[in-house]
Amino acid sequence: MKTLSLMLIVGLAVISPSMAVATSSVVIESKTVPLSATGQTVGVYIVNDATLCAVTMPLVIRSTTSGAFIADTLAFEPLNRLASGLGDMVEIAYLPTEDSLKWWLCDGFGFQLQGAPDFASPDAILYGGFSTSDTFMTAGSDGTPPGGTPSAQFYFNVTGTAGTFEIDTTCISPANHLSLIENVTWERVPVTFTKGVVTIADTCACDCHADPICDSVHNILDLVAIVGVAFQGADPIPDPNAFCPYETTDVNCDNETSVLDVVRMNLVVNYGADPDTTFCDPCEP
Ligand SMILES: [Ca+2]
Ligand SMILES: [Ca+2]
Ligand SMILES: [Ca+2]
Repeated sequence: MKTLSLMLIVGLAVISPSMAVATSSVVIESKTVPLSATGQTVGVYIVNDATLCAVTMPLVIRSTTSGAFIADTLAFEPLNRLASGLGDMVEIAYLPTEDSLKWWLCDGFGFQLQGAPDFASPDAILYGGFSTSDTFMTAGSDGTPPGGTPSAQFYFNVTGTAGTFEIDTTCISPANHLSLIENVTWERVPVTFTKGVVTIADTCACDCHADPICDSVHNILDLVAIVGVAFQGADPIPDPNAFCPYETTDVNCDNETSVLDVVRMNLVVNYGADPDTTFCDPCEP
């Protein structure tokens, strides 16, 4: 029922396209993430110069480097202006397979509604949100990534393969295109689209390794912090740089914080040992 209503709205809008110059936009954030990173987000930024009663966003995630892709987790979450303005009726469908038999419903190869991502490129989502009340998405701007307040975000993990994948607009049958629908005329607002590129990078960078109390000095406070993690059940102290593969307290790079790390930090703090040779290099362990 909801899906039928959404299709009807989009279908009516397609019949009467506006010829105005596009000043509205949908921009997918681009970013670089570490190998096998978890809990990553990519924002969807909307600028709309008209008040909207409906938004349809069919978006495809496609590897541009073989093996570089989302892994085992994918969610699409409306936020901020979109969530509050078009929250009456929301459809979010996850689509695993491109369907060449449906091409005649859109402008080329498309997806059809099939249920859940399979984490093999490509995967797609269809978001449709529309107003059934007097609440709309008023004209406004989400700002510019990586700042601003995006109207939606993708949430995902990535594979351990360095390379890129993109988040682009697509066609999802029957005939759902990227559409911003103006609330009085029910016409599609002219809109520009910018795809996002996610780069999975095999790089290493640590800001606070062997320096859990991160002040660029190795002292008794760092030793106490390591003892806390190793023996007293304190929470792990990860490096603030997401590209660092080791926690700050793992000074010998064996993927755990233990008495071995306490011994090494004690040598540096209390016996003048050289940190460069006593601690591992987290990027060349
Ligand atoms: Ca797939
Ligand atoms: Ca310190
Ligand atoms: Ca260790």
